[in-house]
Amino acid sequence: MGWKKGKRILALWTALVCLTGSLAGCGANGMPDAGQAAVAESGAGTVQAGMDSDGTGAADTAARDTEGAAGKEGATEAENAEEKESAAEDGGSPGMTLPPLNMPDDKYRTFYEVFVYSFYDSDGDGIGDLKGLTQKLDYINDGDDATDTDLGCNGIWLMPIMPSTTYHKYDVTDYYGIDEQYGTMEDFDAFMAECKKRDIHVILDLVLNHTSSSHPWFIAACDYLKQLEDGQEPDAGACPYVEYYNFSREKGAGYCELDGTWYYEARFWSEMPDLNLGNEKVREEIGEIVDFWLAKGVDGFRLDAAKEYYSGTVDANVEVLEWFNGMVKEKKEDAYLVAEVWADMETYAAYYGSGIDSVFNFAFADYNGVIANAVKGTAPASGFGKALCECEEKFASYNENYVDAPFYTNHDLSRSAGYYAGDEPERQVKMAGGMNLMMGGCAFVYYGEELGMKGSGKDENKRAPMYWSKDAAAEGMCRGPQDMDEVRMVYDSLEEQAADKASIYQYYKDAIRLRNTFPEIARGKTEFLEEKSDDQVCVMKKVYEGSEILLLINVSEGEKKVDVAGLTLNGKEADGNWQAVCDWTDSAQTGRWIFCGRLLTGEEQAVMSGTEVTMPPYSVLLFR
Ligand SMILES: [Ca+2]
Ligand SMILES: [Ca+2]
Ligand SMILES: [Ca+2]
Repeated sequence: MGWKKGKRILALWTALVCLTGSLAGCGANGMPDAGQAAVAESGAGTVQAGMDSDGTGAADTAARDTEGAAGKEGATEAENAEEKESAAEDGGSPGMTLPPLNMPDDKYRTFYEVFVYSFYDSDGDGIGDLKGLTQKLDYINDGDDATDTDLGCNGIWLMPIMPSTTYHKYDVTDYYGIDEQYGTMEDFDAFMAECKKRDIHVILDLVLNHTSSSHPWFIAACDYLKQLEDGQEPDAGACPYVEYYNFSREKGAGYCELDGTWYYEARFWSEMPDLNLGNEKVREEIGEIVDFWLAKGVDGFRLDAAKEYYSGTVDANVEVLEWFNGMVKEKKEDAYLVAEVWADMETYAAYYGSGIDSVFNFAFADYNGVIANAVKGTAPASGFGKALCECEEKFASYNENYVDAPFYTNHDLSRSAGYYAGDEPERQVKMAGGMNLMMGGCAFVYYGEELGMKGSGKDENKRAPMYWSKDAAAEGMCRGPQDMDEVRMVYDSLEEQAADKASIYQYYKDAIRLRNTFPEIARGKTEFLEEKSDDQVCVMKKVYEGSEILLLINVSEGEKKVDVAGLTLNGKEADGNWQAVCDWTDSAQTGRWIFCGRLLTGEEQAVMSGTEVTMPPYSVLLFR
C-alpha cells in the first residue's frame, strides 16, 4: 500500500472514529466498536460487532477502508503504528474522540450517593471530608464533555453533613452547620462552587423525622419538662419546644422514657427523638433551614425516613410531603426532591400523591429485588419490563409529573458484589448495574458500586472506605467507621480497574455514558415487548418525544437469539439492514435500524444476521 493511500485511509479512519466514538479494539463508551468488526458483507448479510452492512454511505465506505487498512489481519505493523499515531494526534489516547452527549437540563440525572466519611480524606485524620470530596470531583464529573476519564454522574447526593454525634450523622444537632469532622462552611461553599462549574447538581440528605437528642430544641424541652411540678401541664407559651416533639405521660409504641414521668417518641433510637411535624413552629423552622441551604446553592433534598413522619399513617406522611414540596418549590421552582419510603411499591407509589418529584424505587433494589432476581434467574427477565411498565402506570396515576428514582443499592443495603454466587459473579454484578442505569428517571449509584466493592452485615460494613487503592495508606484513603468489620474486597481497586478495559468500573462508565447520550433511556416511556421476551431476555422500547430506542437485555449466562422481525422502530420496519457506524444525531434520515450502543460483560460480540440478533451472555444491546 502506498503512502498516499495510507493517509487517505487514515483520514477516513479518523472520520469513522469521530462517528463511532471508539477506536479499534478499545470498545469504550458503550458504543459498538467498528474496529473490532471482522466481517462486513454487502447487502443484508451477517454483521458482526455492529458493522455497517449496506453498500452505500460515507460511514460505510469508511468502515470498509478501515477494515482494509487497520483491520487486525490485513494491516502491517507499520500501518498499525501509524494508526496509533493518528489516534494520539486526534485526542491524546484511544477512546477520547467521543460522540456528542445529549443531556437536557432537567431532573433526569444520574446521581452519585456519597458518604463523605468514607470517601476521601484531605488532612490525614482517616476521616473523609468535604475538601477531599472536592479534590475528587473530577472522578465523578470533570465538567468537560470531551473527556471520558470521569464517571459521568451529574448529581451528588450527600449523606448528612450537618453537625451530629454519630459517624453516620443521621442525628442532627444543628441544621445550619457542617460537622467538624467534614470541615467548615467555607469548605462547603468551595465544594458547591466546584460542583456548579461541572454542572453537578447537589442534593442534601435532610433528616426531618427526628433530631439528635443533643439538639438544643430537645434539650430545652426536656429541661423544661423535668422542672414541672407533679401533675402540672406543660405550657408551650413558656417553652415552645415541648411541642416540637411528641411527649407523653404514657409509654406508647415507639416511645422512650425521659424520666419517671415523661416519655417521648423515638422510632429509630433513643437518641433520635421524633419531631412533631404537625407543629406550625416546627414547619417554620424547617422553612428557614430550607432557605439557608437553598441560598448556599443546593439543588434539592433527599428526604430521610418519610415513612416515619407519622409512622403507619400514609395520608399524614403524604400531607407533610405535600406541604414541604409546595414550600420548597415556592422558594425554588426547579428544586429536586426525592423521598425515602422504604416500603412495598403499592405503598410508596401513593407518596407521589404529594406532588414530590421522586420516591426511591425500592422494588428494583437489593439482593431480592426485581433486578437481582432477574440476573440470578430466580425470576423471569421479562419481569423487569413488566415491573417497569407497572411502576410507570402506578406512579403516573398519582402524579403525571413523577420522576422515577431507580437505585440498586444504598447505604442501608448490602453491596451488590455479594449478591451473586454463580460461576460468573462479576458479569452479574455488571449486568445488574447496567439494568439499574437503563431504568427511566433520576438514577442513583451508591459510591463504590462502580468498583464492585463489598460490604454486608452491620451498617458500618456497607459504608466502607472508597476503594481508591489496595494500599490502605495511600493518599486520601479513609479508615472507615470505627465499628466496621474488616471488609474484604473481591474486585480490584480503582487503580487497577481504571487501567482495565474489562473492569466493572469501565462498565459503569459505559452505562452512564449511554444514559448521557440517549435521552430516551431516562426519559422515555417504557413499552414492554412481551412477545419478544422470555425468562432470560427482556425486550423493551423507550419512547421520548417521538423518538424510540429499543433495548435488548440478556440476563442469561448463554447466548440468546432474538428475531426482531415484525418490530418497527422510529417508523422503520426491521428488515435486516443494519447500520452501526453512524451519526445518530441524524439517524431519522438513514432509513435503517441503528445498532447504537451496547453493554457487554465479556469478549463475545453481538451478531446480526438478517433480522436475527444474537446477544452475548449478560448483555444489553441498544438500537435506534
Ligand atoms: Ca479528614
Ligand atoms: Ca468528562
Ligand atoms: Ca415520626
